[in-house]
Amino acid sequence: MARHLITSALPYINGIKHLGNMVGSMLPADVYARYLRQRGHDVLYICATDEHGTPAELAAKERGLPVAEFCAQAHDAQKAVYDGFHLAFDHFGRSSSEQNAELTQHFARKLNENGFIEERAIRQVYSPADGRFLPDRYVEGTCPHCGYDKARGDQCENCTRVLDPTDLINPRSAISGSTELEIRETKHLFLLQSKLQGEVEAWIDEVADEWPQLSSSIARKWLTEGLNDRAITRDLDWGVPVPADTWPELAADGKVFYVWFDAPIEYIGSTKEWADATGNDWKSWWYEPAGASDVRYTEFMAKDNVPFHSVMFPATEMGVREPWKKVDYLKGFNWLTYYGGKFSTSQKRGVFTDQALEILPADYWRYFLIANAPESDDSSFTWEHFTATVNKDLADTLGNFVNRVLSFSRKRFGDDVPEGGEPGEAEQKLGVEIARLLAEYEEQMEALQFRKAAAALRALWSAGNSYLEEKAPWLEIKTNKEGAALTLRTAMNLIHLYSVVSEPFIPASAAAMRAAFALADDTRTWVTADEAKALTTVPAGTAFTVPPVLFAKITDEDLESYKERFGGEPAAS
Ligand code: B3M
Ligand code: ZN
Repeated sequence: MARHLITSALPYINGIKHLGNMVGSMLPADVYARYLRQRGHDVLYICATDEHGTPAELAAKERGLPVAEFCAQAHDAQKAVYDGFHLAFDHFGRSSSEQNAELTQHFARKLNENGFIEERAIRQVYSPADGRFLPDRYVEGTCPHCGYDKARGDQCENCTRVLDPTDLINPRSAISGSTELEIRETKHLFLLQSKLQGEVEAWIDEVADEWPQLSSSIARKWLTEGLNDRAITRDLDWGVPVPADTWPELAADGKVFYVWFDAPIEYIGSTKEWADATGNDWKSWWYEPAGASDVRYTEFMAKDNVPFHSVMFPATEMGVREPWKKVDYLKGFNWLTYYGGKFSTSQKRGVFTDQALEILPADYWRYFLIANAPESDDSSFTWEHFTATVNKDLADTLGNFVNRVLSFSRKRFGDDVPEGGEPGEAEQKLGVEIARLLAEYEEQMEALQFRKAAAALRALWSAGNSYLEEKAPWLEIKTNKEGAALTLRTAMNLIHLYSVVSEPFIPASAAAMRAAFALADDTRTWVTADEAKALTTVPAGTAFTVPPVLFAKITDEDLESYKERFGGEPAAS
């Protein structure tokens, strides 16, 4: 049994996320965590809301709420949605927690002690009307490159050029609209990442070769461009305060740490929140001498978060000169697009996680999103593809198999699993195929190849249908009742096997399948190769029930209504 620490990128607090956000982080992490738990490993799956920084303050302002109150409400709203998707975190914390503040301040003090932090004076935009310095994103104006009049001081979202606030034409405060802006000198803490470049490169050379190409290439690209020293404090009201014991002047000035400095530390912070709430030990997961040296740490995120996780955060962990656990495997994902275009909150394009659960059960989404995960390339969500996949793989292949086997057996042999004769050649052949496909499924899951794992799971479901078509118990029963009983008992054992191995993907449906059998002892969490081959886990005489249809098909009318509601036009060329 191994110890596995799993984290997924922390969703920003502002607003309910769309499906694309979940498919590149929390959902695959959950599938992997469930699989490892079922294989008997000791797993800790940690996530949290990322609550500091510009997004939180702007969103709270829009709602006229104090930011702390907004974050508390928004955290609970997101958590309710993830519960609806059966995301089985061990803890879903909050980066605004006390635990994270303490750890972030500890990391900053140690970086300082080790000579990796320096105070520097920089010139920043100050707005007398707002009574504050404006972080780059808080300054708006006209882009000097493309003329876009809502360009932000850090980047023009129209032509994507990286900007400096002083580049903007007619700059104004994004908070009050005031154009009375001044450039003032202000002091910030800089993390001297450049001094850690060599250590980070040596570490990447050690660990990144086993990562997916997407992750290792991004890490190496950032290192090639050079690790720059970067400001890790901001003039914001909401964030982890700079500790007065180390930086009294900056603390008095109300400086807080930059959101990306404290957010990755929240992985540890959330683990401490979990330990404080449950009485478990947190350090054995994160502090090498306390036991973390035998932990395998896997991170899940979308590609834009790879730089921070593969270079900046490890640099911070190295700079504190304390043995904190660094990531062993970084699973980065490309984008899920919506008809080839970006999901967009503002343009209301795409399906958001709360809406998805309103219209269909979580398992439909879990299966489709993971079976089409944007692993080696972007993948596109279209209602047509979603409908076809759900109707074929879930409704026809799996759901229909379960329903017709159990219904036909109940009708012809009653409410107990029928006996039937000794397994023949067809059963032997089936058992070998099921064991082979199970091994393939396990191999792909161990390799974190989610699309391939989904394909192997689908093949397991299809093998049951092929067996049923070949044996055709509805015909067999006319001439060989014993044979039909054997076929049905074998098929029922397949249903039970499906209920165990499908759980990481479709937990609710797997539970419904499993509950159909009144097995005395059903505590197994996985299926051995021998059990897969024998298909005798569910003995004759076991009472069973026929669950309601597992997956209602999506009709053409449904499809049209979804496209109508969510927009279904291909992206503008
Ligand atoms: N909150 C997610 C994003 O960039 C960001 C991840 C933080 S993980 C420490 O959308
Ligand atoms: Zn521009």
